Amino acid sequence: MIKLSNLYLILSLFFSLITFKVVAQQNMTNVYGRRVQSLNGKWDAIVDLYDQGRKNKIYLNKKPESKTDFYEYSFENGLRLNVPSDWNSQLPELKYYEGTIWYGRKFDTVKESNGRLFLYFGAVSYRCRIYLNGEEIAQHQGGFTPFQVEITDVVKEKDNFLAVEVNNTRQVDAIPAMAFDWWNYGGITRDVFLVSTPKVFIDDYFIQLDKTEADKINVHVKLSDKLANSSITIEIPELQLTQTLKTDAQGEVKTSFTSREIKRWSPAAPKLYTVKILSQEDQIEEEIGFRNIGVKGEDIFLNGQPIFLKSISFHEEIPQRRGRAFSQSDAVMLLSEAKALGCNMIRLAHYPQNEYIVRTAEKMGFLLWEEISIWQGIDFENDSTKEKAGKMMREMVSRDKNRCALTFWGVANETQPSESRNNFIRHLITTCKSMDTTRLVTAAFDLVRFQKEKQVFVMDDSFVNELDVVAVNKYMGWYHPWPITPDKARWEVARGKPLIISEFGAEALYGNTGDADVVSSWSEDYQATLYKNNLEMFKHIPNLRGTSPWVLFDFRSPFRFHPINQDGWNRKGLVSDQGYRKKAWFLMKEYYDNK
Ligand code: GCB
Repeated sequence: MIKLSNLYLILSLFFSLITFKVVAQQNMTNVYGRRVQSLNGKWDAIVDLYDQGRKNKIYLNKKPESKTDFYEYSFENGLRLNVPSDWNSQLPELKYYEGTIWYGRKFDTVKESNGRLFLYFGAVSYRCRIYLNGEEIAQHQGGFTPFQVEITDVVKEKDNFLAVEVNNTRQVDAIPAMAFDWWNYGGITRDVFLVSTPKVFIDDYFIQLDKTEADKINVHVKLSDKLANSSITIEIPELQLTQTLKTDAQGEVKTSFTSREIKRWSPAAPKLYTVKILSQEDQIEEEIGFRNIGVKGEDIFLNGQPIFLKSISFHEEIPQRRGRAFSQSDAVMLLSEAKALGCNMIRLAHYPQNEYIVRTAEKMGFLLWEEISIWQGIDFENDSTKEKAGKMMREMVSRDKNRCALTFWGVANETQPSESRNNFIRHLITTCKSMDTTRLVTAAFDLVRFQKEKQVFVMDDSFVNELDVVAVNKYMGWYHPWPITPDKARWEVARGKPLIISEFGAEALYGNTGDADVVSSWSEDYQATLYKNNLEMFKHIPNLRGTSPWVLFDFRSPFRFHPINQDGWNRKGLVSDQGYRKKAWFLMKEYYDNK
């Protein structure tokens, strides 16, 4: 007889195995450096407003076989959508769509007898279920991080049918939650690949310069399987560095290289080295850069030199196309405009943006701040939301940990102090630091207020003590009228730590001229005055080590209701939705050029 407690154990193990099967795996490192077959292109699609597709098993993609058979769906001869892309920008009827859309496509592939195949999604917004040949094989939640699922045993050489059920309904427990200041684009918004690997492959590696030492590269490589005594070679040919090691019982090797020849990466000289890793069956290479980043007192140091962060933010959106950015050329468009402004850093707002942006930014010499969407209105009381946030954090860090440009992990934007908020964010910091101790952790706060008695700006959120660098979003002259003239505005905020103004700005409709002193003129002139005033105030923030105006481009936002001035756009861009530079752009450019 099985004891009840044992039965419970067996059952829970059984169910955990079943659920395990459909939860997508975390990605292997550097998917873009592997052997891939692209599944991008036109996919068939079915709009499922009432969520009836799953019940009707449309993922089986059945065709009638006899005269008495019929099915009330067909993927063929209907809607066709581009992948990658959001759906909202592809058809006028889908502009505001929030709900489910099914994507379907066929594919053939080559099955290698000794290989494995993975299906990779760069991002699907927001939640999805993946079905291959009629079987549900994975689920994923979170619109901005990649995931993969192994399909070696379910894939065929010919006529595979892949269906993806995508849903972008906003929910209270989601991240972001119910309302956020950007468009809720839905769809398969990033690349889809089939990734081929050998049986035992190089799954993960983390290669970065030591946090403090300038000549020591730390290396950690992990095989897909716990295979001991297997040899792994790491080479950096340009530095004439090479080592061959044997894996431990976990299938891992840890080592370090020392070289006095290392040219460190910086915005002025974004040097990258080819790093090669070879295992018995697999090999992979990637361009990796080396730099030291740290904080001492109120300064931020890059390669031992204090640095001022000349940053800007943008959304992952091409305004002229009114849709998500997804390609290499999109990345070049966004980043070139930041380069022209004279920036040395990008704050990727407010979620991990696609890898083309991250990798191109690194090559162009931008430091990066990357964050998950812990944006106002998150359900901090909810443990499952916290768990989800932790998972997003892991997916983000795991994807970009080898990018030396990555300087800040952002854990929150404009959150209000409470015990549950603190625990939530602490969980994210711990998660992040358990994976990577080489970067700085920051968060953007908005609780700075003017203290009348002392005539000084102060901050009331003690959580700042738990961060490496403190950031503040402050809209002086827009959301907050000036309590004092900008030249007298003194700040006593987070002293002892570096401070970044992570957002400031004002809305202006490109081409609007108007009274430079009147907020409601929505004019380029008012926006320019506001920039002038804020730049004046910045002179009186003693620990200011960076600024990041909000925002580079006008961007779409459903709650920007003013019919003339906004028309569904947040107009705080320094560049208009049509790509024209506003007057404030030139002031900011001058400020950055002189810094
Ligand atoms: C903020 C948010 C940003 C908004 C911006 C605004 O503080 O962080 O996401 O878009 O203000 O324009 O109100």
